[in-house]
Amino acid sequence: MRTTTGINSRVAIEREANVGIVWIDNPPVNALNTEVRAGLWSAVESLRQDVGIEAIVLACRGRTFVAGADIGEFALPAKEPTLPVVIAALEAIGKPTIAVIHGTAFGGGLELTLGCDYRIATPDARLGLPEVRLGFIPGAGGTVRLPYLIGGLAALPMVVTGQPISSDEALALGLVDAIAAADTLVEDAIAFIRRVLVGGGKPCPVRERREQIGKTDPTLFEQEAALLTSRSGSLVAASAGVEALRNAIALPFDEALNIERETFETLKASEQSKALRHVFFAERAAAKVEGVDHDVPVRPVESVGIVGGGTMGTGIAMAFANAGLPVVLLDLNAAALAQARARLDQNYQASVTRGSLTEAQKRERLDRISLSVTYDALSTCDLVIEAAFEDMDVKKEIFSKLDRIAKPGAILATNTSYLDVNEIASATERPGDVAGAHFFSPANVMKLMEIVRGARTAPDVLMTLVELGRKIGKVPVVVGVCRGFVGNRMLAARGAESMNLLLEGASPQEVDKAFTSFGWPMGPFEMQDLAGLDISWRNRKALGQTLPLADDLCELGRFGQKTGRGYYLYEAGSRVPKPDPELATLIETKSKDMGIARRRIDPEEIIERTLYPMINEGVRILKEGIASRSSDIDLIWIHGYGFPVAKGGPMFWAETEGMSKIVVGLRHWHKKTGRDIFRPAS
Ligand code: 3H9
Repeated sequence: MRTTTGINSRVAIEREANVGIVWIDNPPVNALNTEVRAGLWSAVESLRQDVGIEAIVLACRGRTFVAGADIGEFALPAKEPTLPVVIAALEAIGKPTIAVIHGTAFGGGLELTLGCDYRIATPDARLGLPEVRLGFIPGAGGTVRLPYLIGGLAALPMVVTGQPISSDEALALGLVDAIAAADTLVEDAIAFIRRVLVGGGKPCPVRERREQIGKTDPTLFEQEAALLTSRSGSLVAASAGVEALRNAIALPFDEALNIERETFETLKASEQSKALRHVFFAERAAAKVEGVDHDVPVRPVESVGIVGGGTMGTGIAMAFANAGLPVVLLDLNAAALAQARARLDQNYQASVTRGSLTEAQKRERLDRISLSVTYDALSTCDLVIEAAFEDMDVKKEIFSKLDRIAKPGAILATNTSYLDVNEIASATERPGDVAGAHFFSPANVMKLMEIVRGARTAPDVLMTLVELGRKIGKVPVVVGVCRGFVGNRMLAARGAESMNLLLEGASPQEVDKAFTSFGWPMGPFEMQDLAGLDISWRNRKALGQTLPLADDLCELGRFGQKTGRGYYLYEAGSRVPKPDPELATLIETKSKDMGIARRRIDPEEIIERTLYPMINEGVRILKEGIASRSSDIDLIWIHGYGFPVAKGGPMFWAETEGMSKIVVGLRHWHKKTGRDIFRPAS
């Protein structure tokens, strides 16, 4: 007969004859907060002293094993017992132990399992050390016990990239000892540990197993470490993780463990880690839509229609096809469809060439996208996304057609980058079903999905789009209606000043270099060349606006990569930007014509004059309620425009810089340039 004793509200011990089962129950993800750690420590102590207990099983209630330390507690000083203390007690219990893994054993969760002698997992479990993505290294023995168990080379990618592995991979590496079905997992763990008892019952702590780590080939380790850290961007924790593994290989166990802990504490207090933790919680907060009941039933979406087979339409089609959804792609005629088909093929082929997709996967994904020239083909779709020409009349005509053919309850979304979603919705008899679904180029890669809430968009439509966005691997953020929504409206604030910088003396290369040094993957001019200059040009023309230089480039047919020329030159078939002497002359002539004296402009000025007006616009957007949270704006810029994630997004960065510094800077540049950079054209 089994008896259960509660240790505290989060931990209990169940006794099954001579086996003690320690249960953790801390929904939703069994994070190791102070109470769980305290409960575990007491449970270990109690079982150590219990002479009737000969072996221990460690398991979790709910949907997952421990997903890590409680990230929310990291802003506060660590309370005793710390996780390393709990794990050391478990490791020294003197009786065989086994961890039972279902769902995810991440971070401190995986480290906890490494304090046990054995591990058993379900077939779909995932194991990983994602700490690097939060800006620090594992702090409870992960960088030491993991290489002890699986060798330095196998531990390297787990520590440096944070990418989890499957239980099959873990079994092959020796990280888990057995795999068992979810419904018999605990029983199988008990049987496993009883077999250990029958075989002699001696514990074999990971800290005493030096065999695998001793086999680590130093040359291969350094080669692999150099490759992985070079791909990790500006993440300090990636190289710190490598150093921690080097220590595990070279130093005695306890020494390596102590250095790991010190590094963890230092990195946890860094600005980079604070920024990355902010982003972690921002992503979870964005899934909660202001004023909408989180439990509102969502509409089923099993097929998607796309109107428009251009760059955006095909990218969006790929995003859904990649997630396994069938897509109908519609365009005006056979010629347009042939171009769309060629574009899809070319994009998938690039992935095959890179090695990220197999030929069979490419075929499978292409087969999910059917092409059509008749609107009737969209009549069975659960969601239709219009990705046509950025023109109100064109969009309204499409929506009135969609209104006629779409089935009742279908969601009708527009991928407009700037236009009024309410006016588009007015072309239908069902404005409640209409919303914006604004993707970012390239839509199959960029993670942001700005979901635009019209005045009459139904709550379940919003929640369906949020859930669907997450399902296809996007980061959905709900925003309100205004010209350019959040992202492009702030981009306009940045764009105006970056253009002035060119006229006053900077080159596109200098501006872009200041951005990449700040941490952006590319600068504003390279980005415009990638996206195409013609879209915003057409937009300006529609509004009767002009933008010196940018308009001149477009008049000359320099639309960016698509025409081989923009702010840079692109050789045929190449996406590598090259400085263009012709453009340098064009800019100088323009400055002269406009009576602007050219001067040297340093990188600090470039950053202040472009980012400060953007942040100013962000504050205004918040005041108007277009974005519900400042962290939503951060996500939009990180996932849609490549703002460096390690700086937490523009609004978080502004807070770290100090809002007063931004205001003083804006006043300074306002005075110096004589322009109202507080209120750029939007
Ligand atoms: C660590 O372990 C350090 C150690 O080395 C050293 C210690 C000394 N803490 O993502 P979801 C919340 S660092 C606190 O939507 P899913 C989350 O905020 C940690 N809260 O679910 C959300 O709350 P709410 C290393 C956490 O099913 C709710 O749980 N571990 C934590 O899509 C549901 O989350 C990681 O980095 C946490 N650790 O995905 C793993 N985790 O409902 C981080 C989640 O109020 N977590 N929450 O918005 C994940 O990757 C995903 O949550 C997981 C589930 C895959 C587990």
